[in-house]
Amino acid sequence: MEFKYLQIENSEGVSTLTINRREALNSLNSAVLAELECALYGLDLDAAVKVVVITGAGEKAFVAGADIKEMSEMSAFEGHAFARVGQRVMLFIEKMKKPVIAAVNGFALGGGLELALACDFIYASEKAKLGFPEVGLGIMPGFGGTQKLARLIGPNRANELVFSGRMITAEKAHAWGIVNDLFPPEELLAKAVETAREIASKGTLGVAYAKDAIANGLNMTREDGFRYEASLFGVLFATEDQREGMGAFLEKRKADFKGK
Ligand code: CO8
Repeated sequence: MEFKYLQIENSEGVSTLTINRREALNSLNSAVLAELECALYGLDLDAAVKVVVITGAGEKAFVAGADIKEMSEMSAFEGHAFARVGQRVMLFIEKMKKPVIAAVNGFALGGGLELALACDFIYASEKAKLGFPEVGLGIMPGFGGTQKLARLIGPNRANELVFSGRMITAEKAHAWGIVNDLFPPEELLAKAVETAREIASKGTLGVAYAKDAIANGLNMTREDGFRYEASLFGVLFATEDQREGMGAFLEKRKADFKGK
């Protein structure tokens, strides 16, 4: 399928999805969100894709937020619909069977930071800048950012970032635990793809169930989370991947997982 604002490259089980709307710093308008929703559904269904990396085109921006020009003319009804599509995209990333890595190559602001936070983890360029500038526009984060950020770094740091609307450096985002690792700009995508390939070589179902356990377990009591983990762990013993993984170890060969 052809997209106007997305480039998708698949190689060795890794799909690199680049948001390409450089003239507006890759900001998310309704068309980009609709394409993202459609592309991500497709990638989740494609058995050849094991891991997705999301990045932004150009050197300046990952995604500089939702499209302010488009939002400035929205009615309350349109604003609500826009927020719901955005939230659907963010929630879908969490629910995808496959890990999704954000490679933040520049500005990740507002809805752009929310998109990065919706991914399973974030790598960033040393030159990236992150923030929630919404309060400066008379609004607040609306694609799940307040919820994700406070759970990730605690309410106090989230409060400071969201209330001030300030941008922080990649270094500070790393120190605060928003970003897992920092790389020189020219190395970022290769490093994200390298990690994605490493994950893609593992048992597909084990990775999918681990994602499920971590994401859903956070919304459960500790006791229920442990029970949920044990259930998923048990199901893996009914899969070919488990027999292949353990068989390969015992036969001292590389496992060839089929995701079955
Ligand atoms: N929306 C639309 N256009 C944008 C956006 C944006 N978010 N960001 C940049 N652009 C456009 C600029 O208007 C400019 O276009 P033009 O050349 O036609 O004037 C072009 O991109 C280049 O930008 P700048 O000239 O401003 O580049 P600078 O290097 O001077 O500045 C910044 C870079 C600091 C990133 C600056 O562009 C900026 O502040 N952008 C806006 C960042 C922002 O406020 N983002 C948050 C938006 S709100 C949001 O994301 C809410 C999400 C939740 C929605 C909930 C549902 C309703």
